[in-house]
Amino acid sequence: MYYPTRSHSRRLILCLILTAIASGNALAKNTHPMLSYNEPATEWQSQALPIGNGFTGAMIFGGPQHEHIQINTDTLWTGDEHNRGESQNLGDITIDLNHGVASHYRRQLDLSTATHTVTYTAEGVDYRRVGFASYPARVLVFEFTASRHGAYTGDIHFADGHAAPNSLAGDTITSAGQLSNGLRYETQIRVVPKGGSVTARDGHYHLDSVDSFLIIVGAGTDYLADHTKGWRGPDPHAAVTQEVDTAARQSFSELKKAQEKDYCPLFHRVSIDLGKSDHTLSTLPTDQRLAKYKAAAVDPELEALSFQYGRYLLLSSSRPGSLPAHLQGIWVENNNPPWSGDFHSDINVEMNYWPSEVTNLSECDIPFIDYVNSIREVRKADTKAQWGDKTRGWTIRCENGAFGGAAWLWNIPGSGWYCQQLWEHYAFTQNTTYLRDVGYPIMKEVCEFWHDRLVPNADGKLVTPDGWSPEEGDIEPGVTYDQEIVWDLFNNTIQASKVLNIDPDFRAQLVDMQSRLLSPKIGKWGQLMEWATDKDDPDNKHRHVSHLYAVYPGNQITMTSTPELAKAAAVSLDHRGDETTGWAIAWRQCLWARLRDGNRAHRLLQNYLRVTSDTSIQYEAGGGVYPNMLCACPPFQIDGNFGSTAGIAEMLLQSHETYHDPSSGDLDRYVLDLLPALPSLWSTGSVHGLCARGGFTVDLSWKDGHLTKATVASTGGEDCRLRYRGHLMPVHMIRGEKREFSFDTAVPVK
Ligand code: FUC
Repeated sequence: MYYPTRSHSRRLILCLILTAIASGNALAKNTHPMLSYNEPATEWQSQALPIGNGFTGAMIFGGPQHEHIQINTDTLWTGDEHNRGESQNLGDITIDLNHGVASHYRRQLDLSTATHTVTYTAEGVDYRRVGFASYPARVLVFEFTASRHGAYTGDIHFADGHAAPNSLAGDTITSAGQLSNGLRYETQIRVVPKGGSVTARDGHYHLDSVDSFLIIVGAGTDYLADHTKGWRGPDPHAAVTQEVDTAARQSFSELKKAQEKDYCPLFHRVSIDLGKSDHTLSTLPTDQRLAKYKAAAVDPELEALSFQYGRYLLLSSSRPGSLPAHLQGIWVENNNPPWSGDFHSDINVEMNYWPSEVTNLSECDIPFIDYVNSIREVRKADTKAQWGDKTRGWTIRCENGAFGGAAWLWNIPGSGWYCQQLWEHYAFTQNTTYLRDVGYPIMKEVCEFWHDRLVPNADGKLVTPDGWSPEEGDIEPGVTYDQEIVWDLFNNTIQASKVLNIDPDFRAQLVDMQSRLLSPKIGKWGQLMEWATDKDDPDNKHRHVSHLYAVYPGNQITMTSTPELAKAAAVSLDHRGDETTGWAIAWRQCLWARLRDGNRAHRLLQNYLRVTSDTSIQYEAGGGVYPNMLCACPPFQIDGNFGSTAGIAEMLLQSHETYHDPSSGDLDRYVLDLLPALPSLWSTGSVHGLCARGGFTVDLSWKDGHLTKATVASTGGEDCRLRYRGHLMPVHMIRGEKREFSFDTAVPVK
């Protein structure tokens, strides 16, 4: 497994460009980003609240007399190297309590500490439940307390998702089973009571007059990310037992302290203030607040909450050692999740990782990087089976599983899209050890696939022979989506080989081939052409906007370097419209941000935050969020949560444009674009801790629509240029340096 290292040393120096002020090390402050409700959940995908530690997740309903905690473990997948398979439900914990009807009910999810709390009163007793997922302890912890001794009488059940039987020994329910692919799994539920008695009855525990109790949940499978070992490691029993035993030796507050020690520093790396909301809104339960937003769409604190929720969800579903976040993160309700809860490669899994680097959660990339690394050999075999034994490199299909098996159509440039995230991880962290050992070797072999595959068209331009624009149109040569991804792959791999100072001959071939690629073209209605021929339908409202890859997440088309193409991209995007599904709204938000139209990007965010309860499958409309703020495609798909979070970051800071100067030799340096797409509704605010390519961390404050202060810290010691409203400023940085710039609101606008 790969773990990055970051330099945290800081050195403050005076900056003489613009106004220079030595800065303190401001701590991120988040004013308790919180989801709260006055009613328990009755529906899994739209109302229950998610917790997770990357390995184990839960959706909590919070019913006072009937609590339902549905649980998942990340590696519980059917499938194998030939079949994609599906992520599976681990099981359902239910807790039935014998007390009267509850009043003063509240449930909340505090993102600042990753804590779920339920409080209510029944028969004069105040009840309180606190639940969280601990990454260091690798367990879920739930504490049930009450204001009166002996208040808890009831029953705790567990139903395994595949009907494995429960065995009760001492204070633990153990449920161990095996899936159709032979994968072994185990769940342990430890009940630690205070006062009263707990007895085993017919496969469950009965609580009698208990004062308070803890439930510790441990789970695991024998999945091993190693194809040479058949993807299987040791039976999970020993590891799960150890995790649960170790956790049970600690008090609730010790467990909580360790969980917060891990989670809080990551979460609080970024704070955001997009403006103040009306007090009557910020004090409403989240479902009512979302309903008001749908009507009026003015609630900047809700938008900031949505941004932080994306970061919370990433921290909950993608942590070093876990599998990557799938279509529903780590949470699936049953054994037939929508689209199998798989790793969809023609937008979805990539979108899951759009916020990781820019919102300062680089560690959350690691599961994706490790996953890509783990499937290489399986994919090579499948790619050879499709295109012949001499084929070099590898690629994927649209629907991909945990063991490298894949289904449905080939997404031929999909492995190239994966490689983009591998490069981005370097571009942001400047970790050359990672690039040399992990990122570059994968990028190189995917380049080899394209090196052997591209063909000249009638004009001598290199084209992909059988391209496809997901998920529409015919298979034909030179489709823009394919061309742009190959360009991006070559571009990043060329840079990577320069950074590492290796493979000059191969690099030269890539440089040559990149220059001969069929490049994006402007069509007859001023649009960016989706296909090699000018046949785009101006009324096409398809959710996928794959031909705009070069604008976002790629950087072949930018407002500065290719303004005409950027204009054409805006024409295409405008025609595609703003009414679409969840993730497609989020992509449009990112695209408008790159096209520097802050108000349009914000309008997409407003569309994204329209609350819905529709859980049926929708393709071209109906996107939004559920009352629990999970993205409604519909149905629930987590990609939109992540894409929209990335979109907000992109509205405030961009760093995809590059430049060369003598000091940078042949290597790309980055332009840090400050407030490139600030919407008028966010006239005053601040953000702390966003990341930029080149190894920078950036804080920004703005007032009345003008940037007032920017703080830039460099981990890599690279130079950069700051751009604000067309005004470019070269900045020479050394490793560990941090500078603060004050901006006169009279900075000339270009
Ligand atoms: C892609 C999208 C669908 C859906 C599915 C999971 O196929 O086109 O809208 O998000 O992935």
